[in-house]
Amino acid sequence: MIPPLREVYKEHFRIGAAVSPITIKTQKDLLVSHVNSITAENHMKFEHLQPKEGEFTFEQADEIVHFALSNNMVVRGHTLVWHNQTPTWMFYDREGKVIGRELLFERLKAHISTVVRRYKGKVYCWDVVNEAVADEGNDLLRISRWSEIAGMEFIEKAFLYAREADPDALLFYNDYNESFPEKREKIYKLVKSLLEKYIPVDGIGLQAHWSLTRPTLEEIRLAIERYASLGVQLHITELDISMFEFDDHRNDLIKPTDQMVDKQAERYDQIFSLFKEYSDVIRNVTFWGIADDYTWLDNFPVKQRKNWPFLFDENHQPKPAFWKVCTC
Ligand code: HAH
Repeated sequence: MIPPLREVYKEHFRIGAAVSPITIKTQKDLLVSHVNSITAENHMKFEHLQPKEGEFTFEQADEIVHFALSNNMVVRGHTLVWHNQTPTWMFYDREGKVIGRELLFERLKAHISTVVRRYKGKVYCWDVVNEAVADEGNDLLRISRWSEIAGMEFIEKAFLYAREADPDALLFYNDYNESFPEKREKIYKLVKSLLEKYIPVDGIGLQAHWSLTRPTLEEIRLAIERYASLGVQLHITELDISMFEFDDHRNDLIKPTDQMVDKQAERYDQIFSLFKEYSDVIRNVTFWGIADDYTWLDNFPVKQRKNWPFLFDENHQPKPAFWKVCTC
């Protein structure tokens, strides 16, 4: 008997998975058994929902929302503002010139109001802004079209527009490399400054694209404590444990070594124990997929290299990591 993860962790946090219109079919049984929270991996991103100005395409996002709600799952909305997967029309006028902040805010408000209102009462929280913080250097913000045109203000406006469109949805700032000290402090500083200006931020999303060794458990703990000290809730939003270190580009494996599989099990064990310790602040733990037959890591950071980041294998069978995590 395979215990449903969502039951095992019921007292602690929701268990989620990122899906597509394809995987809600191909991975349906696993999803229905084990998760009670759903994120669209791609189909709620700007380029999918409003590929041309004023032309909204909701069919596939609707399909995902319908799947979730008819299986007693909640939906995490991902994502309203991001530097990637945003159509170029957003930033240009009819003459092909980069627009100014007023028009940017107008378009931003139109997008957020339309999307957030459509899913009011159906999407319980939104990643309002994704990955706005710079990875390196002294600058707080990543250089992007958004920050070039509007500095910090695009972030503030996004949260204000989202709150206005659905006062009941939880609003999150979401980022990666969130547990490394340097970036952790920048994310902390950003969210702190937003809160000081009464910008409605309810939570921080820790993407948690991690490897077998990094970040260390201690770094993860410190990140959780630091973010929680702001009084916001935390979601683990995109969890996967890559079999490869970020800089390791080897692509000679057709299956993971036994050593990798064991190490991954131990790592998942430690991570979930830690999450449980902090389950008063961590309210949702979402995987960026559910089983090893489909993961974005098959193409990132190395193209066409198989990876095996989840608790279930390519045949949807529980891996050693699953058995560690489910003995709660
Ligand atoms: C995430 N970025 C995004 O939030 C998600 O929307 C996407 O599907 C996959 C991963 C992680 C990331 C990145 O975009 C660039 C460099 C490192 C990590």
